[in-house]
Amino acid sequence: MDKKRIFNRVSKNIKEVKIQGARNIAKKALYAYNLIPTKKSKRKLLSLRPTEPMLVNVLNKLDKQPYEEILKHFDSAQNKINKNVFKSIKKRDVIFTHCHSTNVVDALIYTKKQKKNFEVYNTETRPLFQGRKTARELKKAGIKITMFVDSALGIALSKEQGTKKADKVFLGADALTKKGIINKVGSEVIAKIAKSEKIPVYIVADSWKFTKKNMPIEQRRLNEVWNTAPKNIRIKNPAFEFVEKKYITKIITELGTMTYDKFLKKVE
Ligand code: RUB
Repeated sequence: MDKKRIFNRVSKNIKEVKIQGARNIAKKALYAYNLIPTKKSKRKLLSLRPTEPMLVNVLNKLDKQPYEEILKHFDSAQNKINKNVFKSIKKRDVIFTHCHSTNVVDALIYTKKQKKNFEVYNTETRPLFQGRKTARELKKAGIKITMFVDSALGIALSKEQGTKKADKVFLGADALTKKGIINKVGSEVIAKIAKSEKIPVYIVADSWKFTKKNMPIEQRRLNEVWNTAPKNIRIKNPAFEFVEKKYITKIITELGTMTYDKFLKKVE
């Protein structure tokens, strides 16, 4: 396949969320930009998912650094994150997560491979059901998983109706900003319930997601929510939301496990 066709296919898959999650988006966009490193292709890739500073950061790096060098960071950071997450999980913990985050899922699979047993509660994550991807991958790794409809997340977190109380919340992040993080819509209400239930909230993320810029929240196509909606019904489909740093107990990155303020001192 020629470079242009590969570039277009990667772009389409990112736009349609077939390639999803900040890390996968950044890695694939980097690959595509390396095939056609022009201003036009950079503009195109940056337009696909507007709430993704890791995408911006890696494309900017490619203007100054060799592709292979940048690529190495993804796995080396993930390996460090995995070891840090392993330390923060206790045997028999119930971990609650949302959407699909490679930083989170890889670390949970790593922890399971080290023979530490725990279970996971997750949400299906409408409208695109990324929670199913999380559930499939964790199940395949032998991790016990219980999936909830999104509106049952209060039950999943707080021990009602035959489930246990979650011990920890692990969320990924699209953007790490001075005031807090941005992650899949639903993350803020999860963080608020967790705080009121005294459940610690851990953000698991690569530090290359940090940005000093104001990030817009991506608004997605309305037909993802209701394809055959009657005319004149207003629908909103925000992909992400902001979680203030006061809700974050610790952030786990390749730089270590620390409070959000300490993390900011390291990266600012
Ligand atoms: C994915 C999402 C993930 C973050 C982090 O949203 O919100 O939690 O991107 O993912 P979407 P990762 O499915 O709309 O891309 O850890 O893979 O970078």
